[in-house]
Amino acid sequence: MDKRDLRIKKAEFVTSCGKGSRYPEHEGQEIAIVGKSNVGKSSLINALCGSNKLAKTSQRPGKTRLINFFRCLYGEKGAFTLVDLPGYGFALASKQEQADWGALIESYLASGRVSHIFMLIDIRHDPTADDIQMFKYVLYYALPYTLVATKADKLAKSKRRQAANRAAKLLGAPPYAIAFSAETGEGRAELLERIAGIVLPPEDDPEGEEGEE
Ligand SMILES: Nc1nc2c(ncn2[C@@H]2O[C@H](COP(=O)(O)OP(=O)(O)O)[C@@H](O)[C@H]2O)c(=O)[nH]1
Ligand SMILES: [Mg+2]
Repeated sequence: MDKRDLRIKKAEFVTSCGKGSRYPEHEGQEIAIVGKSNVGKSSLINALCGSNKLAKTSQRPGKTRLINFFRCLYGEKGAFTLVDLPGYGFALASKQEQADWGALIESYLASGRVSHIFMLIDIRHDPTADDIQMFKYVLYYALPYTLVATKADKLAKSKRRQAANRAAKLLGAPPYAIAFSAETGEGRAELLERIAGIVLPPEDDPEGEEGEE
């Protein structure tokens, strides 16, 4: 785990992309957020960036049909990009909508732009068949990922760790997920450390603790 502090100084919306639109110019490492509709993707982006209106959140599932790009600035002149992907699995989606979603997501994941995936699962529920399919895409494209169990505040504190790990295990991953709450900020520091490990250049190890022989 990277202990360096990555404080996001500023975050701003860049653009939305649908089917056939060109992605924006690549800016820093790109971290994409995936998960079913309503799992808390937009809320997580807002919580990480310390804003409550950067990414639009909604109680009505399935609103975002576009890929939304957010530029995050840190340190002197560092930048990375958070990408809010359209959610899957909402009951209203027609076959055509599902096909469009699949094409959009697959071409994005295959684009070579993505450095890392944050895959979100609801801490209260077992992963759905769609979650398992999504996780298979992530593995297929060989993308590094971090699992995040959202809405941790909705479970008793004593149950959170076990529930987060269980969700990861049921997904078919090693049994660990970061327990996260956009409401309370639980897990935010751990996610920012994870981001530091992804976007900051490797650090010389002054202690030599894990240095070469
Ligand atoms: N209690 C609680 N509610 C959350 C949390 N994250 C998101 N929500 C709620 O869940 C709903 C969907 O959130 P949203 O971020 O729009 O989900 P998205 O569809 O994945 O982008 C909204 O009503 C949010 O307020 C959380 O950590 N705790
Ligand atoms: Mg959203």
